[in-house]
Order: sequence, then C-alpha cells, then structure tokens
Amino acid sequence: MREYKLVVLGSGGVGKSALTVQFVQGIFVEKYDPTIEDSYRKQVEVDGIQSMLEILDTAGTEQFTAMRDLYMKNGQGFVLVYSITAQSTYNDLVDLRDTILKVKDTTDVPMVLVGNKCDLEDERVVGKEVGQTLARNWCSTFLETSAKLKVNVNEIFFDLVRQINKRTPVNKDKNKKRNVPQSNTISSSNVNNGQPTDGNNTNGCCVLL
Ligand SMILES: Nc1nc2c(ncn2[C@@H]2O[C@H](COP(=O)(O)OP(=O)(O)OP(=O)(O)O)[C@@H](O)[C@H]2O)c(=O)[nH]1
Ligand SMILES: [Mg+2]
Repeated sequence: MREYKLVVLGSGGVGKSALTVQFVQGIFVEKYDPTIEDSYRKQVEVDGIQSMLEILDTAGTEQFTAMRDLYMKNGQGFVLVYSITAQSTYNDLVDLRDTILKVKDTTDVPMVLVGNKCDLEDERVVGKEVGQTLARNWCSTFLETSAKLKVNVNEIFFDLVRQINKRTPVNKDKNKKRNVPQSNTISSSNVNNGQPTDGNNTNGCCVLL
C-alpha cells in the first residue's frame, strides 16, 4: 500500500490538532493543549486506491520548532493552517512556506492552504478572498474549514493525496520490475524534478472553496 507523509503546520492555537484528530478519530477536541509533536496513521480509500496516511501534527509554539527542518525534508505534502479569527496566524504562513521550499529545494510542493475556524464568522478578521488570493499566488489549494463542525476536514487530506499522486503517479508494474539498489529507494518518493507531469501543474492549480 502506498504511504503518504503529510505534515500539518501553522501558528499555535489555529486548530492543527483539532483538524487532525477530527479527521483521524472523528471527534472535536474542545480543550487547548499545545502540541509538542504527535503522529497519526490512517488508512483511507482515495479514488479507489487504499492509501496509508502518516500525519505529523506539529507544534505551533516557537519553543518546539527545532525538528522543523527534518520533518519538512521528509514530508511529501503540507497542510498550512491559519485561523480566520487571527490575522497574525495568516501572516506567519508566508515565512513558513518559504522555509518549506528552501528545505525541499523546489517550488513544486503539494500544499493546501487552510483557513480554519470558519464556524466563528462573528470573529472573522481574515476575509475569504484574502485566503484565495494567497493560494492563487502559491498555486495551491485553498479551503476554509471548521474542525468543530467537521467542514471540509476530509477534503484537506484527500486533496493532498491527489496532489501527490498527480506528481508521482503510482506505477505498480514499473516498481516490480525495477532492480534498483536499496540506497535509491529512500529518495525515490520525493523525486519530482524533471518529470513530465510538472507541465500539468498549472492546470492543477485549482482553488477549492
Ligand atoms: N470554534 C472553533 N474552535 C476550534 C476549531 N479548531 C480548533 N479550535 C479550538 O482552538 C483551540 C486550539 O486548537 P488546537 O487544535 O489545539 O490548536 P493547534 O494549532 O494544534 O495549537 P498548537 O498545538 O499549540 O500549535 C482549541 O481550544 C480548539 O478546540 C474550529 O474549527 N472552530
Ligand atoms: Mg496542536
């Protein structure tokens, strides 16, 4: 079964854990307990293919960020979360994305921009179109979500899996026949450069609402 290493990033308190736990366990965590680092596994069927998602729920708080480079290097898809109720959490994502691109040394990284807490419309300070514009600039997907009401939660992770599949399609026959040394297998899942599929990414630059 194909495995997907997904990383959830964003400032403290935006709802990274709430979104992850809602997706994996189907419950909403009301209590705020700052994360150090938690890892989850969930098997899902995406477009008829069984897929094992390994989701890393990271720390938004500065003091826990030492592991960042490592998980950015290993991650194949990234969920960048802000809260629609806090402007600073939106601003913080620009630097975060730059760091991901620098660490991965490519501009083509599967990514979903998420404006969470959309159930708190009365407290909204980041407009929907502001999120859409940023996602368009990044050529990434955009979703407004609510971990509390389970709005667009599954969509985040399914979209990331599809983005990864688009860049590195599963080709079972090829994998079986190929007789490559073990040392090559580690990096093979992350190699996108020079693949003909890159040309399709402009078309795949969709913005979901
Ligand atoms: N109303 C509402 N509250 C939410 C939502 N998502 C998260 N929360 C609340 O926001 C608080 C912080 O959520 P967490 O998921 O712990 O935030 P986090 O991003 O994981 O924070 P760190 O682990 O410190 O980085 C908690 O009290 C959650 O219940 C949402 O969609 N709507
Ligand atoms: Mg957390």
